[in-house]
Amino acid sequence: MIKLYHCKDARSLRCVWALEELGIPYELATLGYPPRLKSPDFLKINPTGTVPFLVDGTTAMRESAATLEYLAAKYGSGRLQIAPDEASFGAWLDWVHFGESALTAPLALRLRFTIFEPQELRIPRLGEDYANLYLDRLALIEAAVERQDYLCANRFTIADISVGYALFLATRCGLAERHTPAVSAYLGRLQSRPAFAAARKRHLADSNSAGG
Ligand SMILES: N[C@@H](CCC(=O)N[C@@H](CS)C(=O)NCC(=O)O)C(=O)O
Repeated sequence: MIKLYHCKDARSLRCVWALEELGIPYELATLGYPPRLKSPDFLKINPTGTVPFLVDGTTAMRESAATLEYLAAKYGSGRLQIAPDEASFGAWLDWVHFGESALTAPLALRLRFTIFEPQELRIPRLGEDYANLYLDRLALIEAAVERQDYLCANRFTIADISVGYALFLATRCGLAERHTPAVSAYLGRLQSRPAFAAARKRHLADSNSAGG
């Protein structure tokens, strides 16, 4: 069975969400954050100490966007994907990676410089710089979702999971009110999906949960 190492509301939520959308069985191991400090034994399994970390037989993966592609390609039977012969195939791959590299990365730096570092090492100006970088990039999302419900081919795919996780994370770091109405409405559509709600609660069913 697939085993996924997870921290509550971390990037691994993308993978839990995809697994819930696909309805495939999986075992969840919920770790405290950050795992390298809260679960040092995890470093023996995954030396980077980061989540997600997915193990499926002999396959081990630690990049959330790549893991979304893996799950959709291997278990999706066409669901959550855009096929290579569809017009938006390239745009779809771009969105899957944009969600992590262009949106989540600046948010993670904002969190670092405003919350995770000890008080004396925090740099509010950098937190604001990274917020603005993230917010400027939302113009692309705005243009895509004011015309259709989802990013590609007007159907829900892993591109929406990748980008949707970044939008969700932004709401957790004080940026919700700086989202435009179209972006907020898009995030609302994503968050109303039963699989998203199930994914957010799934760690509660993990008997070893350290994620709160
Ligand atoms: N690019 C990776 C980033 C993975 C990552 O940095 N995960 C964070 C959680 S959101 C983590 O585990 N941080 C713990 C640490 O850096 O020690 C991905 O998309 O999965």
